[in-house]
Amino acid sequence: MAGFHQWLDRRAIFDLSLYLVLDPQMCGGLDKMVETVKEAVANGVTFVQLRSEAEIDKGLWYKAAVVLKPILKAHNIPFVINDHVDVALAVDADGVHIGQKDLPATVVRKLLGEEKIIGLSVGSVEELKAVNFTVVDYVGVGPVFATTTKKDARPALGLDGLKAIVKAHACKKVAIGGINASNAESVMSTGVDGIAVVSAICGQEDVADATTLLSTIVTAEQE
Ligand code: TZP
Ligand code: MG
Repeated sequence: MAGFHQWLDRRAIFDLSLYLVLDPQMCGGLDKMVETVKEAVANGVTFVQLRSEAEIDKGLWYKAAVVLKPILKAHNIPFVINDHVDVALAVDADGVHIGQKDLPATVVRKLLGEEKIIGLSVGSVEELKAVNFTVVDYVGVGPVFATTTKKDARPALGLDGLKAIVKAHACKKVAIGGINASNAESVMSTGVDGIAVVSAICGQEDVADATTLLSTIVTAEQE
């Protein structure tokens, strides 16, 4: 039984408080994305997802993931891949983040095995109530605010909409969509476990400063 508890622990213990969603284009290319990650993990990011808003060149994307993995491993930061289970398996990432239109979470769990982290995007109380938490480890809730980063984002929930989702079920939740240093405190005060950001870190002139500021805000709200 020791093995059983080991994987359960690994899937249960991760820190969503400052969740960086990496977008190669937003970072200014794959090389700049690697620089972004290095600065972000040195300044308080606790979780990283590789995503791409633009259509990906899967080969290049895979190569970028190969480069990112050891950087994140050295900082003990979970590294998950958006949507693409094959890329996650190929690089032995820590997990996958899926959306409502991706493979069902039960299927992703079968493909990934019991040790990997699975996150699922939800945008309503109904979607949250439909989540199978025997296979899903956390949910991403959003978009909280309007954002131009995700072209097919649904209408913003607003803080009240987010609060209603937070209250609906006790599970690990990270909020996403239009979150930055000016609204991070109000988002954290809804009771989410963390904030996920793309543009508030990727492409910022000073990634270290931007990350430090966000980290200070989420850390203060956790205390
Ligand atoms: N899912 C919901 S909103 C969003 C995603 C991936 C984009 C968030 O980007 P930003 O720049 O932090 O608003
Ligand atoms: Mg998706």
